[in-house]
Amino acid sequence: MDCIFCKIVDGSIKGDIVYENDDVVAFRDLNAQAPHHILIIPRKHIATVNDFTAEDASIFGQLGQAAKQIAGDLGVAENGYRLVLNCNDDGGQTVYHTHMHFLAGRTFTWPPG
Ligand code: DGP
Repeated sequence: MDCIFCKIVDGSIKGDIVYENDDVVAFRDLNAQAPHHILIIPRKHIATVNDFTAEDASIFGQLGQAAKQIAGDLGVAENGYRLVLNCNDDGGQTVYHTHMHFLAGRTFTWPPG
C-alpha cells in the first residue's frame, strides 16, 4: 500500500516523532499551521473516519489520550489547544490515513476556514 503515513509508522520514511505507543504514533506536521502542529495517527491503516469499525472504537480513545499526553509534555494543557479530524474532500482531507491534528501555541479563531 502506498501510504506516506504507513511509511512513517514503519520507519521507512523519517518522521519527527514526539510520542508513540503500541497503537498510535505522533509526529510533527511538515506544513505547520501553528507553533506546535502534530499529527496523531493510528498505527493501523484506516483511510478515513468513515472506515472506522466497531472494533476500531478504542483507537479514538487512544488518539485522545495521546493528545492529552502531548499537551502535558509541551506545557500547553492550561493555555489550550485544538484537535481536528478532516474527513474526505469537504473536510479538507489530503492524506488518506486517518490523523488527528494537534494544534497549539497560538490562539485559534472560530469558525475555521
Ligand atoms: P489533512 O489535510 O487533514 O489530510 O492533513 C494532512 C497533513 O499531513 C498536512 O497538514 C500536511 C501533512 N503531511 C503531508 N505529507 C507529510 C509527510 O510526509 N510528513 C509529515 N510530517 N507531514 C505530512
